[in-house]
Amino acid sequence: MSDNCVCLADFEEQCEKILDKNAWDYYRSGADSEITLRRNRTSFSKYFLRPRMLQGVGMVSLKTTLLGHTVASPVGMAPVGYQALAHPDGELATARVNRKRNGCMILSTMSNHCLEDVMQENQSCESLPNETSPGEVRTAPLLWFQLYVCKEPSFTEQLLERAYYSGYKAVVVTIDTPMIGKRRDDIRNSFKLPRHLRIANLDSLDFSKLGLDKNVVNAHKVPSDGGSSLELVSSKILNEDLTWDDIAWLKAASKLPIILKGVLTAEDAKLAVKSGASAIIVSNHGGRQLNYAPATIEVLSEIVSAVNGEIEVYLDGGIREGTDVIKALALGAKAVFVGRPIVWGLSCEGEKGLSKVFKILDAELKLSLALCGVKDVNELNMSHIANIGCDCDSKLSNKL
Ligand code: HOC
Repeated sequence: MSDNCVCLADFEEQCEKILDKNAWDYYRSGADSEITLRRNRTSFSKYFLRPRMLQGVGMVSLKTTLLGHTVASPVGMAPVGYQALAHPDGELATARVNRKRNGCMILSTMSNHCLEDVMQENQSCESLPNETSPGEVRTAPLLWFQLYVCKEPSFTEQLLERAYYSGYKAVVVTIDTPMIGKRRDDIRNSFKLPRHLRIANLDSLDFSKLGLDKNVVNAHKVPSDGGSSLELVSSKILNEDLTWDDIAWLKAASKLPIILKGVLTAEDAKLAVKSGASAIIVSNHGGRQLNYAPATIEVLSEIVSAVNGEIEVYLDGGIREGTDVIKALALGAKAVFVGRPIVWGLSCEGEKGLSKVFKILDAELKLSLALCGVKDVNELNMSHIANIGCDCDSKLSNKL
């Protein structure tokens, strides 16, 4: 199924043929008229690379560190909910691929397999040759937990505790979703989970605390007036009144570092630093929340400047080929995360397809780095990028 795929776009094409409409539209769609969804992708073409020649690029290293942990690649796995819609193994297969490539995976609150089982897969599949020469730093798989802050604080506390005791290394708090964005296709399709799938992390929560029946967070049910089940579930779970003050509460409640996902402005980046976050993810939720939010690559520089090196900055949104990764890293991201390609890969024979997706991305990144004359991914900087027709060019000339 994935044998003829040579790039991520090939996987996307396969995936559309394999999945039913309910699942395909759920993963594919963005908010409203999908301007941001498209722009996440098209804006990468504004940036060109400035390759340097004769740099001796026989050995190229992708290794990097994320909050002090060494991983084999700066390309991580974004939190994608409901992965069992793409393949029954869902997040378990994703964790196995993460384990084998010594990468970083972020597990969604909305996973179909519970966070404890996913951690086990991340740790327990066969041990792999991670050979190092003397003095070389060993890489290890990293698993972070993505958190939706719940209306009921004790639910949030339980999820934080479970993540900590299971061995997750950070909590990624999504801050762009006080309520779910309007995804037209999901409404048209009355999107819901099939009967055999569940939102596994929420199973053990006691909804009677909210005066609710457990069935209110039933992802198999759609609103009585039609529409998507996600609207129903999110309206019962999500804390719509979350503010920056709550981040301080979260920081105190969590034994793990906090990463804020969904920052799109310099102002919020500065507040994130002030709030004690260890890192931020420049993200517009894959264009699924606010339509006309900016493309992430376009606001990255402003955000990197605002945090002034105080915390790590990552990016997601529209990363589909190796050169996209180079552009984001050259503009100051420490790492990037990819979302939809995870489900494209999973839909093609589960772990096998997904593993190929990340092999392709890593290989493209390595090749393009070599052709740029860069031996170590951590050496990327503004001198490697030119933004056609934007003031990025003037910043560059100041540096040279
Ligand atoms: C509690 C409901 O990330 C998506 C998901 C949204 C999950 C809503 C949370 O579909 O983009």
